[in-house]
Amino acid sequence: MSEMKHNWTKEEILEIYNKPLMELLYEAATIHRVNHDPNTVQVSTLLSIKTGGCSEDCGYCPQAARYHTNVKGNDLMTVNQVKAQALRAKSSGSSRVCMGAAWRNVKDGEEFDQVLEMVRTINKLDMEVCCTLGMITENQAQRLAEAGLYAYNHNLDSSEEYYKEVISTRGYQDRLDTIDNVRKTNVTVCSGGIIGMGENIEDRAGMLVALSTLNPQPESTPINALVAVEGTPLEDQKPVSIWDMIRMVATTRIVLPETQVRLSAGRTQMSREGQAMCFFAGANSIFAGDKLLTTPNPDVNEDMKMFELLGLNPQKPFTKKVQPQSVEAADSKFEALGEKPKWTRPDHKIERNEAAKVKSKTLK
Ligand code: SAM
Ligand code: DTB
Ligand code: SF4
Repeated sequence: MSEMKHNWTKEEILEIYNKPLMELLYEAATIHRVNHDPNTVQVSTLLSIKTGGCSEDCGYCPQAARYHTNVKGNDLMTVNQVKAQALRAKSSGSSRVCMGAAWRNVKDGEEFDQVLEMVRTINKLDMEVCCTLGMITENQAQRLAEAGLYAYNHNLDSSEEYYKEVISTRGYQDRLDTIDNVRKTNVTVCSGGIIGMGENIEDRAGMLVALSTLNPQPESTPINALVAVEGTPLEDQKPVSIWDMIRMVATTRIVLPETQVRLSAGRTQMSREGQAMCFFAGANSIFAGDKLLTTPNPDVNEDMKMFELLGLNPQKPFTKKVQPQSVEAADSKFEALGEKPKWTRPDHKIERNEAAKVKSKTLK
């Protein structure tokens, strides 16, 4: 195992990111091989269990209620619907199901109890279960852990500085607080971000400083390329270049040597050659299935053909960590405390978010 460094600075990370590409690739691939099997890629399937109508103003997100996008909102799925989707994902080679809800934060009550039952159900199918439900308290994280949750996804998305240009309804520290709450349990942390939102390279490095100085570092880090959705404040962003994606993946691999680095949103825009370079540079996970949460993703058969072509094998579930045991609701040690996660309201306005909101009102 390589030595773990927890004090990366922005300058050090920028120096890595800006290396001549061949040197960057060689360094990242070398670190990758020391810590991971380079021919194994973990495959996750996303499931939007509750779509649209979210009260936050994340500038990239088609599910924010205040923007006018083509997303059709849905109430929380039933446990049986989720089970059927998880079985489909399992039969197509996924080892993990990641359930996403368009919530600002988790509220105790019937809906959260239903999510806990979904976690138990998927864990009993011997698949890794991940949730991304917005902000959670320590008690909610404990209840998810007890139900058998394997990972919780909560992205930092960008640098602390650029975060303020994208989201006005919560602060960076709120994200860090939820990650901290997850860390107090045995659930693994999945946290990463998005490139292509108009941020500069310093911001990308800043996000990697924030992730790499977490101790322990996240077990998994998704790197998303922005999917610019019509109606969102970021609708006009130009697609991120594949070279930026490769550099970002390679740099992430170097500063997070043991983390599973996931090629996430934006793969429909990437060629097989481009993705192959990302795998070489240290990406070792993907989201599979023809849909992310609300936007398209490559066809699963095409992905399996790509795996065959590149000699990649899907990772078996629970390779990195033993399967958690699910405690039934009736045997739970924890009671719902009815508390809300504490969050800040930074109280600043983002011009392009305001403009998208106004435009949405005129269209509705
Ligand atoms: N509501 C929860 C939250 O914000 O944490 C969970 C769902 S949210 C959709 C999960 C993540 O998806 C976001 O943090 C962001 O990184 C990513 N995401 C959302 N919209 C995206 C887009 N248009 N392009 C790329 N990534 C996106
Ligand atoms: C992550 O980092 N990316 C995934 C998952 N975690 C939840 C979500 C991508 C969403 C892309 C936009 C959409 O499909 O709505
Ligand atoms: Fe809501 Fe999450 Fe979308 Fe932000 S990213 S608007 S919190 S669903």
